[in-house]
Amino acid sequence: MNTLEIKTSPFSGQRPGTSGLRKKVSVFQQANYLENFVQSIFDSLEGYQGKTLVVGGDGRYYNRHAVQVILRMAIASGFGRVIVGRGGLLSTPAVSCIIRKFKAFGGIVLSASHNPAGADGDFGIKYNIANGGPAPEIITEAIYAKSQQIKQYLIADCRDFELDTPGEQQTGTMVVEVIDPVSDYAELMQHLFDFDRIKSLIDSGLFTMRFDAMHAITGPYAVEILEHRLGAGPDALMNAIPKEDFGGGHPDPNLVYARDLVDVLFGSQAPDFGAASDGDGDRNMILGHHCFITPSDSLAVLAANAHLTPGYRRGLAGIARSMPTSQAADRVADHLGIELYETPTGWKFFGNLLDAGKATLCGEESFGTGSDHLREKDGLWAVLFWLNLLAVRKESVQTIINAHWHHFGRNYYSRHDYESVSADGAGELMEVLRKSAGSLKGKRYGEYEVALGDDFSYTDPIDGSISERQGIRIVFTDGSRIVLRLSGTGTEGATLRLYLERYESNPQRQSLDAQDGLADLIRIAEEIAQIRHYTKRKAPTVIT
Ligand code: VG1
Ligand code: CO
Repeated sequence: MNTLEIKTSPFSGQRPGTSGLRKKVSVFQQANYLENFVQSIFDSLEGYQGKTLVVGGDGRYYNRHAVQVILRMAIASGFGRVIVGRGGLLSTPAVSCIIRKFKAFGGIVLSASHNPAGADGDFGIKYNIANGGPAPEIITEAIYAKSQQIKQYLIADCRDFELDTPGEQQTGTMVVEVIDPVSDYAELMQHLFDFDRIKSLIDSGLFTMRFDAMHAITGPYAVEILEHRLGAGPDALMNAIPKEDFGGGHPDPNLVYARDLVDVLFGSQAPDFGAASDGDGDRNMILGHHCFITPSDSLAVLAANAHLTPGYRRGLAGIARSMPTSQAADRVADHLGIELYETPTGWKFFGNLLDAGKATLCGEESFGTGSDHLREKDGLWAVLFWLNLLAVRKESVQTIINAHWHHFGRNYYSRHDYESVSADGAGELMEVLRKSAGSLKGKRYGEYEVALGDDFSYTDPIDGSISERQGIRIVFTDGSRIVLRLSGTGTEGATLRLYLERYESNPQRQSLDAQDGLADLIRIAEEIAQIRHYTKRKAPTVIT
């Protein structure tokens, strides 16, 4: 079989963001664009000859084409085996699971997560390393550097592979192995959680639930796990058939984009439990009967109750959360006498802590929760964790969260997103804040006094690497916080994220709506950051 050497030249802007390279499909469709990036990934790696690569994606438009290209390029570059999910499908957590289980050299995930899909939507590609997690910055920067010098790429001159039937296909010296995308992941979940107990809860008829796969990758996983293994009826699942354009939706499991599910959970005859996952299956939203659990609270509740599940019965080594995530988990860590780690936004920063056995649970405010069972955040895992708690505690979601707040206090929390604003305006806002943050200390705003203002910088406790400019934090003397940063996953203009947090220890004052509980901080954030002025927006596009 021939290997073709194709001459090419660099594209600017192939720098991976918070989670891989995300661009409009039309950008990826330019001749050589995808190939350049894949070759840049391979060029930045060493020692993969004869080794195994895992490939799969969330099934969005362009997934199938990209898988075929990557397979032919992997052959040409000398990988020994490529494991690919049937139909080119694998959720992000499943890629992580399979890399680890089969001790692969690494993996390529094709996804732009919850960003809209279809010919006019977004596409994305991300490299994961041998621990199953997203490549750390040192590798993503090396990939970017290669992409800026690339002169040629290698691709095998062969036909498309058959991806719809599990089995092995030999081409030259490489084997392409098509696997069932669900079974290895489902087996891992069964090992971590008490499926018998969850099944009894569901079979009892006293408990009802609804899971929304949002026409994205978790559909087949939810059918196998929730329906086939745990006995939920088909009416417990919504939008379980994946579509190339995600049904025209925006599979971001939050109060705005998962509106249909939220309406069910807050409607008459609402079920006891509701959950949704995102485009590539790594995010989760947890709802109860007329109640919403913020991701930050969810992390704290899971940590406080982890001992009730088989997988975490022995306790937690530590908890890690991204900097903007609320400090609810910090109180649990304190109570348990374990370490709490605060990292920059993006799952890649958890990898070293998990590998070193320092953290067991990790979470981000952006509907991401996970653990050391793999190296990505994991949507269905969080759903199963909650189901396991509900099956053991036999209490409602609302009762569990109220008891949690009563014991630990409540961290009122919200994120305001200003999506697709002018990149110049948002950049200027951040620049101005970065310069002034340090001088805010001691300033008073109503009842609040600034204790610290800075641009968050992180030194990895394992490898000592430093990541700077990870978000402006304004911390008040009572621990309340305002955080601002720019998104690293968007594909249009800039997205400004404003994170707000206030602690309330008094159980009598814990039942406000989050926006009311944070009203003062919302005003102070506007006063300090002049968001309306710089974004030219009167209000956020999304509030979660
Ligand atoms: C967002 C979230 C971040 C998450 C990242 C990838 O990044 O804020 O917490 O890790 O998306 O998640 P940013 O830079 O846009 O704020 V996913 O499910 O989109 O892969
Ligand atoms: Co995602």
